[in-house]
Amino acid sequence: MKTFIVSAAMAATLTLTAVPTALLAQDEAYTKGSVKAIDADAGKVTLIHEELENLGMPAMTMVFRADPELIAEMEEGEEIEFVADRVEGKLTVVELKE
Ligand SMILES: [Cu+2]
Repeated sequence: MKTFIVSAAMAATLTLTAVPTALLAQDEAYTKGSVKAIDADAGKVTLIHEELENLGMPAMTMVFRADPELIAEMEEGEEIEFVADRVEGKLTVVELKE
């Protein structure tokens, strides 16, 4: 039983030390892009983006969906760092770096 308790404590320590690594990995998932056009009414933004590794997509210019709160933080011509993913099958900006 004592062995079990020690193992559990070690497992908890390992879990805690794994957190910063997970945050780092998420930080590296940001992709650089430039805001080419914004259509707030349609909930869409045109981004000139670098390679999106999580989507297996090379650099290109394309339209993404984005929530109004994220669109409000963007300006045409602005350089951004963002995370995109498929939401209900549609390519969407899900995170924007401040
Ligand atoms: Cu693309």
